[in-house]
Amino acid sequence: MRTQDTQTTDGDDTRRSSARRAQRAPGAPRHPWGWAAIVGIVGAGVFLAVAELIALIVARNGSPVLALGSFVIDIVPQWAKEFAIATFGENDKLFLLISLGVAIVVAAAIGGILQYVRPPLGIILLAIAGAGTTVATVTRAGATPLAALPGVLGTIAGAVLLHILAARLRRWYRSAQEPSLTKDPVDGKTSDDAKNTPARLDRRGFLRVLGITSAGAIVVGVGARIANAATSSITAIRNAVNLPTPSSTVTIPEGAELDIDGVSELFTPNEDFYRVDTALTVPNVDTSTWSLTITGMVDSPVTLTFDDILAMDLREFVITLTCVSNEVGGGLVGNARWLGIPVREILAQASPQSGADMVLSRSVDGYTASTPLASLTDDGLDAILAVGMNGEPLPLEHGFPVRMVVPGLYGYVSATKWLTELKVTTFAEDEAYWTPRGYSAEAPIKLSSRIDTPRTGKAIEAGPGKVAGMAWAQSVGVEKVEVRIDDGDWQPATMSSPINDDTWVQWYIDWEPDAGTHYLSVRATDKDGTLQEEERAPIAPNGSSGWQRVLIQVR
Ligand SMILES: Nc1nc2c(c(=O)[nH]1)N[C@H]1C(S)=C(S)[C@@H](COP(=O)(O)O)O[C@H]1N2
Ligand SMILES: [Mo]
Repeated sequence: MRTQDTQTTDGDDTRRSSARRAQRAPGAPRHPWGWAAIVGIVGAGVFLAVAELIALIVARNGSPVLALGSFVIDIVPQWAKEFAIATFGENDKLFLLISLGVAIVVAAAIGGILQYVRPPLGIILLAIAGAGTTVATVTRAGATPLAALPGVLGTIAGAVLLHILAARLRRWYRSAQEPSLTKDPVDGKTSDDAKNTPARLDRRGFLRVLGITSAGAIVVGVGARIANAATSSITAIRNAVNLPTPSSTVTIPEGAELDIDGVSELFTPNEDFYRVDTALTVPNVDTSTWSLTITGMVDSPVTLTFDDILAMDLREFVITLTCVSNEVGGGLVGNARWLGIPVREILAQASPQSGADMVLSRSVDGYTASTPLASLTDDGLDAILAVGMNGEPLPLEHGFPVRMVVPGLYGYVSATKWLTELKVTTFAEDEAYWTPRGYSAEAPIKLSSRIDTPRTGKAIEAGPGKVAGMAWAQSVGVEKVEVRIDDGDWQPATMSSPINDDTWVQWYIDWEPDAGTHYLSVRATDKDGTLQEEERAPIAPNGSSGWQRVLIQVR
């Protein structure tokens, strides 16, 4: 008598007797446990790849692999460490990573098999591993709360994949056991074409998902790790930089900071400082191989290493940087204490030749800016090469190890980050990155003012309060700021004590509004007596203009 099992198989296989029932059904996975182990390894791969990717985005030192490695180093018993060092010498770290890798693969394989035979045991195992990794990452020194994200999101991605792949593997196995119960997933019919048995289709589906996810995990994981490793080694180099004490510092006058709620800080913290550049990924510059060359129309070309620059007479400067893309009222402005050296002192070493009128500064990533030579050599203007920003080496995003900062010129024509070359040349001869792209070759910062508080869209209460904000006229200095309420007269605002003419100032007026809607406008005048341009201009080709006017709701 035919058994249920053999009845449901088709074609040649009807010959199979019940005696052979224990054997593999046709089309079933030959080694289901082996496949389950691979499923587990791919799930772990997805976990690590997603975690590395998230680490790259939100928490540079949140790499789960490395966190786990450090964690293991911390918990491995002393005798095991000594054994590793005695046996593998300098390769003890490599030995650790390889052992860790093998352990992960074995645990992942077990997880895959568990998920296949007893779901959701595999996912539970993965969640435990994910939780352990997350703990290892967030408890590392210097970790931010964001450091939890790689482990958490990686665990979720790995669990989803583990679930999908194990389910597909089970389905493939089952459709081979009970072909009549499984319909063709594409057209809903059971195919009578022997080549397209449900088992074959399920096998194909399983292998496709497995192939795509493992390839994706390898590409994403390896890519993210390489990108992260490159950055973290530069982070380590940056952390090891010992900035010299400046030979002179800037005195901050009494009353420089007004301390009004809602107004920008006088010094912009590095992490809040706007960032504008063309770099898709932040250039990683190794200070040991970096150099700055001064070339072009000079009598004696100069090459300086990072140590040469650190050994110079570095001083502190306070300069407010502004982007040409800053719209009226916008936030692409920031103020910092820079540690650096005047560019004129460096240029003097090279002796620029007569006839030159421009310096083309070049970044390691090829970006260039054109700065008038006179702006760099003027004794009354401190255009600098900066190595420090607010008491730290330049952050990687802000040009580590060396950038230029020129008071009074928009960043795109002066503030080259990741600087590597200063070419003394002429505007006739050379062109900077933005020049053929619709921006002026020369671009002084336009005198401007901005209302920080109150803000449009955020209603305030009637009664006594303040209107306050910032104003800047780099290299000239702000003489006065005026505010107009609705169609009233322009009222002079009280200004903070300026640090120097190259920095912005804070300003405020007292305001006791009635309920309703009100318009507030602001304008500044510089120390040359020039009034801020009223007429609106777009950011291209050389910076926005216009008086900011905001609509305020008062309750
Ligand atoms: N290498 C390089 N330097 C650059 C840029 C760039 O794209 N690449 N952008 C410039 C522009 S447009 C501005 S406004 C400032 C911004 O500096 P920040 O990102 O440190 O605020 O950097 C300048 N330096
Ligand atoms: Mo800019």
